[in-house]
Amino acid sequence: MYGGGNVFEATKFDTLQNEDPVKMAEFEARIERGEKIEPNDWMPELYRKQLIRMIEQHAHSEIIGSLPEGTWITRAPGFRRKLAQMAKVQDEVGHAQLLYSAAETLGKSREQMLTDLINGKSKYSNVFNYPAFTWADSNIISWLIDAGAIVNQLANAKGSYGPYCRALDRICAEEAFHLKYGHDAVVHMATGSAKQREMIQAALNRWWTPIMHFFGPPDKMSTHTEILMKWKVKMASNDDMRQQFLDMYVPKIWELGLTLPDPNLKKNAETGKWDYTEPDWEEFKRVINGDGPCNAERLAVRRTAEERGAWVRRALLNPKSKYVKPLA
Ligand code: BYC
Repeated sequence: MYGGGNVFEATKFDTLQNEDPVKMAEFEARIERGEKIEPNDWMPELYRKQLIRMIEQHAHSEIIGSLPEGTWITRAPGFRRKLAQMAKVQDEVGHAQLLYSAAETLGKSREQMLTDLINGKSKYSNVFNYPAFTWADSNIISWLIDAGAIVNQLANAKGSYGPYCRALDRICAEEAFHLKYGHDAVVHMATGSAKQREMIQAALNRWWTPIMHFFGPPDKMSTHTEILMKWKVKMASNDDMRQQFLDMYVPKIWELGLTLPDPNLKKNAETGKWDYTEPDWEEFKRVINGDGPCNAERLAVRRTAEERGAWVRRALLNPKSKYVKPLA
């Protein structure tokens, strides 16, 4: 059980029992038929709460996720890499905008979401609490974190909540470019000088555990999967997404002559699934609950951005401001 998950576990059954059974049956039948649920449609309170939790965490992951790669814009090798890195980071922030808008349709204000992020109340992806020491770390993020994100988002874009699915469709289109960009950058280093190969291998070793954690705890430890899959918010379980990622990317990593820091990693011919050493789930819990290598730094940067941007928001909201156009 992790952090805010307790709240949902404790209220899950009570909340559902309070719902109108006729409306509930119709809601579930619509989901079963593959219809999209839209903001003004009836929905059980738990569906609303779960979606806010998940979309909000996703949005936070995009803005916090732009920080480790963002610090590499000025140090990216060469003008073309700088331009591409800047465009990618800008896209990630744009994804946060789309996702905050999708979460707002469920009744939570953007201001409240950002306050909850800064105060450490809301989670965001574990991976962004690790440092990007070198340019190679940034490249591993661009390739493999984006790859993991695409596996997750392509599946969930076929889910039940209209605004989230439409945001994911748009995000996936942009992520496809990020994936190519990240792959190109990693191939460049893996086929470069001995020093470049050493750097990319070291970064891969550092990132392997966070990447394995990225898909969430094993299904048997997951708090929310059951209800989210029943309501087609999550379209595959954490373990299935992890398997899909391993299937698609381990061969590509090995193809580059790189190794992975898990001696047990292999495709099991009998089960057709990947065997691997369970990553340290205690580390995962610590990191997502605020005690990772960079949690404090990431939130401090975000807090400073909020404070420094406050005057812009005040100016825009000032009815006398020349930037505020009266409504027609
Ligand atoms: N990190 O019951 P579970 C990107 C939490 S950004 C942190 O399995 P669920 C990019 C979980 O929240 C893309 N926390 O949860 C951006 C829950 O805690 P609470 C990020 C995690 O929701 C910039 C508890 O553990 N993608 O790619 O069924 C630059 C129990 O877990 C994590 C998304 O956000 C984690 N990795 O499944 C570059 C995708 N995993 O809330 C790249 C949207 C689990 O009870 N989210 N937890 O306190 C999802 O698909 C699902 O929420 C998850 C987890 C699969 C992540």
